[in-house]
Order: sequence, then C-alpha cells, then structure tokens
Amino acid sequence: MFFRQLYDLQTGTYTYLLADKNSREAVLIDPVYEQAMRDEALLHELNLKLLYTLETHVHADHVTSAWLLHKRTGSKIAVSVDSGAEGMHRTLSHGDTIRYGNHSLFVMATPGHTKGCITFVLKNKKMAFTGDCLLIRGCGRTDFQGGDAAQMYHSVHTHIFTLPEDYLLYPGHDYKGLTSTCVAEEKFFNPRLGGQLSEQDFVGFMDNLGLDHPKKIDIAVPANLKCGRPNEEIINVGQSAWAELTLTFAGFWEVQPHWLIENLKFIQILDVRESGEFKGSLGHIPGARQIALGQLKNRLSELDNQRPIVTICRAGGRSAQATVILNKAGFKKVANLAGGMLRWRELQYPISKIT
Ligand SMILES: N[C@@H](CCC(=O)N[C@@H](CS)C(=O)NCC(=O)O)C(=O)O
Ligand SMILES: [Fe+2]
Repeated sequence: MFFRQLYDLQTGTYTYLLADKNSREAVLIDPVYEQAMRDEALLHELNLKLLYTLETHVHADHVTSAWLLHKRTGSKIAVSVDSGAEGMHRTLSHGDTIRYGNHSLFVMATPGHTKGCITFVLKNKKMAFTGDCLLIRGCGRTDFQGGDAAQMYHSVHTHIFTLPEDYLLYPGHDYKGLTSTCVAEEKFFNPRLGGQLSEQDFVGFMDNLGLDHPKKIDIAVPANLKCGRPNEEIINVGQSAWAELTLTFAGFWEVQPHWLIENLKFIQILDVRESGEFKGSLGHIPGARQIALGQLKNRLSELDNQRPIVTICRAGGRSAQATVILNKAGFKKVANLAGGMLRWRELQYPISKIT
C-alpha cells in the first residue's frame, strides 16, 4: 500500500493519499481546494489513478477540492449521507466500504463535530482517519453545524476507542505539528475524552471552549455543501494561457522540451549555468542568454519582464531555483525546462556551440 500524509499550512488541515501499488488506484481523504495542483502533481508523478475524493465532513475552515479534482481527473466525490451536501457521486453510510485496488476503507458514522461526520477505517493496515471527531490529545469543536458534545462522546467511546489499541489514528487537523496517535494513547491521555472522564465532564468542557468562529466559515460551509463547486464554472482551471505548464510536486512550474521547441521564438531562454558550462560540450539552446544562478539577483534588469521566460541548466535543478528568484522579483510568466540540457540533448534538439 501507498500512504502519504499531506498538510495545508494555512488551515492546519491534513489530506491523506492512499493507493494500491499494483492497480495504481488511489483515494484522497479531505483534499483542500488551494492544494489541488499539488495533489494532482503527486498523483501524476506516482502514476496513480484517483478513484474517489472522500470527505470526513462538511468543513467549516477550508473549501474541499473534491469538485475541482473531479473536473481535472474524473475522480468521483463521496460524502456522508447525513452531511446535507449535494452534487456528490456517492453517499456514504455507516458500514459502507470504499475499495481501491486490494484495499477497503470501512465507514463509521462518528457524529458530534458535525451531524454528518464519518471516520474511515483501513483494517488491513490498522489505521483510522478520524476527521475532526478525535484530534490528537483533543477533539473537534461541537458548537455549530449540528455539533453535539454528548453525541461526540458517544461516537468516540463506541466507535473509536473500541478499535484495537494499536490502531494508528490520523486526524483531520493539527494546529501544533503533531501528526498521528494511536487508540491506546488517546484512551489514556486525551485530556477531554480519555482516562476516567465522563460524558458530563466532556460536555462541561466543550460548552466552555469559547473559540472564535473559523475565519473562512461563511465561504467554506456553503461551498462544501456543494462539494466545493464554485458559483461560476471555472474554465481551464489552473491552466495558464502562455504555455503548456505542469506543476511538479516540489512546487515548480515546468514546460516540456517538445513545447519549447515549437515556441522558441516567443520565449526568453535563460540559461543559469556557469559561462564555462554554457560554452562547453553540452552546448546551449540557440538564442539563450547566460546568467549564472549566483548572479541572477543582481542582473534581473537584463531580462524583459513582459516576455515569458523559460529557465534552463544542466539537469533542471538550478533552473528550478531560478524560477523562484524570478517569481519573487515580480516576473509572472516563468517556467523551468523539464530535464534541462541533458534531456534536450537526448531528444537531439538543436544546439549552438561557442568554440
Ligand atoms: N482559527 C481557525 C479555527 C479552526 C477551527 O475552528 N477548527 C475546527 C475544525 S473545522 C475545530 O474543531 N477546532 C478545534 C480547536 O481549535 O480546538 C480558523 O479560523 O480556521
Ligand atoms: Fe471541521
């Protein structure tokens, strides 16, 4: 099995990628709208087919990318039957299973944070994804969206604390940098729900949390009730007009050599190798301007900030860093050439050589 825990720094949200190594089928739990390009890049790089996006609940603090990923990858949207959401392809109820390759996620209804909260259990790997029901040494708030502290106490004690004690638990959020826990740890050490704490203790605790509402609640809840579908249909989401761009999981925009060769005349080619390399045996792309990476910050005025720039180096590493420098300096249309001069030469595309 393939497993990745992904994080959205803005909202402290975890997204989980689970995939079957043989069939390449994958699911994403709780994907975040702003991270759709990142998640798509990862799926692409790992050659995975996204079958489903799965929501643990209707989120109040961020918008899901379920709709966006459906549009871009054809993935299906699955949401709890009790969520109140519309526009999904599949509703999930207690006892359902979601299959990807040889693996099955088992659905447990764990209401309390919201009315429609669910937990996904991956029995063969002893893992559970608890959304905002049980957090690490904490739990989700219960003061809106049909939240109910007594119900949450019941959900945790009946469904999560009864899982085998060595099951690893992965929450929907963490605001302190913790990543996972296990059933035994939370049973003993959860300061709200563990040890000898009773339902009455818990309800008293939750009634006095006094948290501010999430900053994005007025945008997030209506959007998530439509599975993240925006009001205006977005055409060509994430595609830029100036090039066939792809975003790598590392966060760099790239163009492929075959695109560059067809568009050479529109593009400024910036070669960030040292001048000895530029003049060396690998040669360089005809018309390229050479500014070594270490000098780039001081020589930005030599570049035209109206024309798109493609950066290049030997293998594509230094030139990726050059795109960061250019973006920071306000250049908008910038991309790295995937694979650098090495790939360009492999493809036997034209070069110039200075002797
Ligand atoms: N400050 C955050 C608040 C986020 C928040 O309220 N998160 C919910 C989960 S959707 C929660 O249950 N938080 C529990 C806590 O903060 O103790 C924001 O504005 O987004
Ligand atoms: Fe939540």
